[in-house]
Amino acid sequence: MAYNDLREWIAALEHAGELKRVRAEVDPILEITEITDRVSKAGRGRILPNMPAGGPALLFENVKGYPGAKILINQFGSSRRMNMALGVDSLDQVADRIRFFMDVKSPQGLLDKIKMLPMLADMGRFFPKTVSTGPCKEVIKRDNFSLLDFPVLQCWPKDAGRFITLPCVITRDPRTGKRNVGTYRMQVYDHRTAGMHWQRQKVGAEHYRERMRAAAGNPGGSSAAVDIMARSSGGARLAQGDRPAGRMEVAVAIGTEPVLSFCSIVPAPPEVEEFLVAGFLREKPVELVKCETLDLEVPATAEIVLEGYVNLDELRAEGPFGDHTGFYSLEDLYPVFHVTCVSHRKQPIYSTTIVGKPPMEDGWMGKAVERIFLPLMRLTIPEIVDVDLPVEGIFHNLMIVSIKKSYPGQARKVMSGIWSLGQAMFTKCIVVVDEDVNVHDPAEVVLKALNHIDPERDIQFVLGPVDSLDHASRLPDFGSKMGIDATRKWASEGFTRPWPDEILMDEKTKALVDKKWKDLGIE
Ligand SMILES: Cc1cc2nc3c(=O)[nH]c(=O)nc-3n(C[C@H](O)[C@H](O)[C@H](O)COP(=O)(O)O)c2cc1C
Ligand SMILES: [Mn+2]
Repeated sequence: MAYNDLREWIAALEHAGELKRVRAEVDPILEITEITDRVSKAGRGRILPNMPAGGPALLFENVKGYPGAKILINQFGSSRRMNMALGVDSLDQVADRIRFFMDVKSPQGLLDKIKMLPMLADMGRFFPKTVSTGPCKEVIKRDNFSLLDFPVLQCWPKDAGRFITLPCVITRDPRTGKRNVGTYRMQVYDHRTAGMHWQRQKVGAEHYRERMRAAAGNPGGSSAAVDIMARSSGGARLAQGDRPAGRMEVAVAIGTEPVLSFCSIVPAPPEVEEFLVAGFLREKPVELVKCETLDLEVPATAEIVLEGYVNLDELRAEGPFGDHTGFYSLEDLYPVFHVTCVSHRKQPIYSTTIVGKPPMEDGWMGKAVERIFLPLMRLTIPEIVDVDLPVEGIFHNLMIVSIKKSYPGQARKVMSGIWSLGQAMFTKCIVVVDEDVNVHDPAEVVLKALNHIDPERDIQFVLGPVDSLDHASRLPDFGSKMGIDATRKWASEGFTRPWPDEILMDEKTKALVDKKWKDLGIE
């Protein structure tokens, strides 16, 4: 079942007892963060001990300085809500659907072809559909608008200002015409400008570089000049005159139905439109409407749409911002988004999130990505059995992966595969274990992985791209990564000592004690 808009989703959350309306007055400056942070950490230590993990979604209905405004936060912040958003009882159902579609064999005869027809018809439902108008056009403002008409949060004390934290940023590849949707935070500078924090390995940043290459007369090319010109991280302070003039259109949708908001953070392959991914997950097309002032389309039912552009020859200091690493990401240079038109629903609901020390709302989204991407990872690395991204590892710092090992050195092959797989390239530490290890049980992983390694022999260092948020790497965006081969070592890998058996009680004794347990009077 797909939600048509944010409001249907909110109604479903409320119906399921997963939403709390907060009618007391709250300040969008810091206070909402403190409230939401406590709710996100419910059940940890002494924090809200009677609340289930992640707490409820929160709808703030009395926002200081914004009469009539509503703020939705923590909509994805529990395992149940993440499942509800995707319309499943378990994330494995999504993975199963992906596996089913990937399992297509070439039809052998007419009968096979006929059998495939329903599936092909099914696929037609995944493509986005452009409609003539939609609720996001209820109010259109080409003038007299301000980003501060919306209750944008200042999240943490040392943040550089107020940040839009859950936008769907829509851009178009100038070469292929394909669209991209990505969540990149936006620091509100003033009424009509905001930062555009697409990190340089992200698709929005690549579209921007493509524009720049075209403007510099080097379409499709890659060169050190483009590197310097397009640098949106790394602190190159170039005179504006050294960069080509021109602009790129950008549309931003805030408060979409939940699947598209989720797809906007999903590390989909760059050539796949997130609108299509969302259509697949919803089993219903995403409806789009044309922008008022841009050659771009936006979700028809979005609560708020910002239309505008970024100049190719303009960068501005962005940050600091309290980030999902648990630390402030430092100030750096990023493009500037200029708003030229705002449209919104009547009494728009402002949808947002906070990031900070885990666990937070984004941790649940990361778990969904982990489950959904497992079958896709197996396409190129078929020996992978299971994967875990511990929430404190903030997605890119730690990946634990179990494999079915069949030949010497295979754990290192798996590491290389992961480091070459889209945004998994950022993984700072990969721990590879044998298939008998439950990667979701940190106690078992620590016990077995650390028992099984000879560190000097089993640790692999590589150099490569690292996450822009890594504050420890030698250079911004570039540094080292580590893989730990914690699989059992084989003679063919040069390990000739005997390997000990794991301690396990025999079934007969266990059954005997089960039977006698009550009579023992211990419990
Ligand atoms: C709450 C939240 C905020 C995010 N903020 C940013 C950001 O400011 N910049 C960025 O590059 N990625 C950010 N991300 C991660 C991207 O959304 C993610 O890498 C996504 O896959 C990018 O889409 P793309 O592959 O189409 O570029 C954020 C993710 C979440 C969950
Ligand atoms: Mn993308």
